[in-house]
Amino acid sequence: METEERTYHSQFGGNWIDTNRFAEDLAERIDDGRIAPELGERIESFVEKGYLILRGAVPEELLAAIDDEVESAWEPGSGFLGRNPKMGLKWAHQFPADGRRRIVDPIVNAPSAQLAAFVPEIRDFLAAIFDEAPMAFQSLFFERGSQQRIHQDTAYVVVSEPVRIAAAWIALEDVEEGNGELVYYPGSHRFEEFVFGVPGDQSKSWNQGRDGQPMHQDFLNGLDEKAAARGIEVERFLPKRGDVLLWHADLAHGGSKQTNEEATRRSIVVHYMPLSVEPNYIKFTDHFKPYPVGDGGYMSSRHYDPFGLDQSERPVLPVEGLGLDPFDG
Ligand SMILES: O=C(O)CCC(=O)C(=O)O
Repeated sequence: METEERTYHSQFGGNWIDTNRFAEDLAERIDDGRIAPELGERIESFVEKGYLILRGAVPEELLAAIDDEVESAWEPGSGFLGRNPKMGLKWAHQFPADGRRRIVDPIVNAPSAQLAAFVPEIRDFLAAIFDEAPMAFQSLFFERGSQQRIHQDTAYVVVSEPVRIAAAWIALEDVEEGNGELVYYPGSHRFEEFVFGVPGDQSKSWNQGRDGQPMHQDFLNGLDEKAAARGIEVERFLPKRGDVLLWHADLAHGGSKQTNEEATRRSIVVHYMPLSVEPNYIKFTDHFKPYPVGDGGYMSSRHYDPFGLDQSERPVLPVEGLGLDPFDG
């Protein structure tokens, strides 16, 4: 019997869930016991919609510990790095507490956030769709919503196999409409693909120097247009504390406008890839090495070397070259 060749939805490849043979490959994995039926249903839903919601996936003990860890991040000497749109990357304590500061790679210095990124429901799901151990390679803590326009991460988050990434949005508090909630177009991970670049030099990611703003705008406008053409409306993620939304590399998502000025929207976003994939930052850092987390997970960071100090000694300080003195500022 002839077997149909596997083709990926994207010309840049993907995970096994991203081919035309997904349904039969899933059935085979359930039949031979590699994937439990309940997990199979979750994967099926993720492949159909581009996201999966895990209610109450992070237990309250971890959430309470994360609250304390994040609070400590704003103290001089904490070792946490921060970022805001105006000041770029600096020590977390150097940013004004105006709600726009973010913590960069919080999972390195926040042990409970590290564990939250790999609670069994998240770890098992990612291991199943990657067919490999998952590695968290980039994370951010948000105090308030990003209000970022709807986009696909593959345009900005660059790894050696562009579609083999996934992300988790971990709610640290209940979110109501108007609080800058996460929004997304369900099914948009299967929109016709936007390819950046020029013939002979094309990529899934946007290269500002090569492509400029006009192509970037075409990409963003195209997502809204494709959704409108298909009659797809945005959905809003209005989680309770501890809920998690996992999204596909190509799910079009963003942060909605914050209409309630007072509201915080504390969350952690973690980007993952399979252990065999390499982040782009490997090209301009020399400390890249997967650090084992919990049971079957890994992490790495552009800014920190988690092996630099034993994880029991905190803070783990950023790698040299950033020129930051932890007590400065
Ligand atoms: O949480 C948000 O407001 C959006 C996050 C996001 O788009 C991202 O991290 O890629």
